[in-house]
Amino acid sequence: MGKESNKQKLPKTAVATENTLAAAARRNFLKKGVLLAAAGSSGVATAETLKVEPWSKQLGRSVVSHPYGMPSPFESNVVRRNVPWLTADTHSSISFTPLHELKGIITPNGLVFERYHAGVPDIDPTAHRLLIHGDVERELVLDMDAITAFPSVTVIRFLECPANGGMEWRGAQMEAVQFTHGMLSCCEWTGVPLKVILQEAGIRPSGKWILAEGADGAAMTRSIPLEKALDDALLVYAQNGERLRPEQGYPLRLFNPGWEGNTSVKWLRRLKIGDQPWHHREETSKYTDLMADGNARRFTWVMEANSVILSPCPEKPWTGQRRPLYEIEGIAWSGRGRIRHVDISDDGGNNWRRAQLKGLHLPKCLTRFSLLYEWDGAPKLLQSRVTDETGYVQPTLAQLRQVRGVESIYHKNSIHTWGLSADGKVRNVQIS
Ligand SMILES: Nc1nc2c(c(=O)[nH]1)N[C@H]1C(S)=C(S)[C@@H](COP(=O)(O)O)O[C@H]1N2
Ligand SMILES: [Mo]
Repeated sequence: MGKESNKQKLPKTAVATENTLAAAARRNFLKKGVLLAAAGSSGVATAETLKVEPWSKQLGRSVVSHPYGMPSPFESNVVRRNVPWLTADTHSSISFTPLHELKGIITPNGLVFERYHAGVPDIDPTAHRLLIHGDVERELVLDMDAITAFPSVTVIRFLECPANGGMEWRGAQMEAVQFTHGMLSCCEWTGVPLKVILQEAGIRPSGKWILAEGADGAAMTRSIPLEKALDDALLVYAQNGERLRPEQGYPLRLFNPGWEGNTSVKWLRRLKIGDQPWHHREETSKYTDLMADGNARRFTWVMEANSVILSPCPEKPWTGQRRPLYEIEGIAWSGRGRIRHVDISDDGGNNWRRAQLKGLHLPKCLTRFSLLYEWDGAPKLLQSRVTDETGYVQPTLAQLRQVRGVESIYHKNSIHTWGLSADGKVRNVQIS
């Protein structure tokens, strides 16, 4: 309190002085840089180098200067990014999550990757309705009040587009983990189990499939088997504590944990129950995996176990640190359940060391792994390999290509290799 009142007594004229101070501080920063360099490897400031900065001597911003809070302006590089050449326009397009900038397992709402087929609609929730019809006893038309009145559940689950890594089937192409793995997010989702709403409608014995349709311009539809609907599918309306972002399907989205992101239909307006899957316009060209023999895999819903190292990575090299001990850190996930363990190799897959799992360890959820690593400064081929609770082991690129060829776009979950060079920089190298 004493400190607070001191600040409030700061005279207005102090500002000019502060500006002068700021200029001095900038000059000081250069000196400090020299000092730090001279201090050698530790990178720790000494008492003399810690200056009282201008922001410690003046009033800060008032409450509600940002009624909805924003990150520090110094974090302005922590943003979603797109790859302009990847799609013909930015409406039917994709942006990527900056995985390398995140800690823990939750993707902040403003950084969740975006995938749209016709842009983001701005839906008035009071005008939004969900129709449930087809092979049901009672046709239902629910508004958002009716949906949020049901008892809710909350889970933390990842969501991944099956095209994640799809640019890398034929070899390394993207020099950034944001682009090799960033069609991936992990949020706390709140909503109503789909089975609760289906019980309300009463599924007829003939009902085996559900058509889910979005209210966006693409009116995107997917066919979902009833088993998934009765298992863990949710109708979600909240994400990390607040209502869904428009980008993620505001005001209502279907969410199928562990399954291809495209089945989690956003801006959900219709569920039709029928006896067989529908023929989707996209199905012939998309959401099937073209194999080497010309056949295509269909209904490959589950996102199989995958992992990637985030520190180091191309955007987070080990330059300028010169520590004897480094932390290799990354994330693993599996659409089939929990992570059993993650192994790390620094020699391209010949030798493996068990990593530690950090923090929450939930099914169908990002899981952090970490290995304390004494780097001798020589070039390395760093890899992570996940095993999930079903015993499924993340395949090598060679193993995956053997089964799937290189024609597919989807489900590339092979072991990823980062080439660490002696200067600490990291390149994307795809070894098989
Ligand atoms: N209505 C509708 N739902 C949709 C899409 C869409 O274009 N329209 N894209 C799908 C695809 S391909 C993916 S990968 C996920 C992406 O979810 P996100 O944008 O919340 O990350 O939403 C799915 N749901
Ligand atoms: Mo997707």
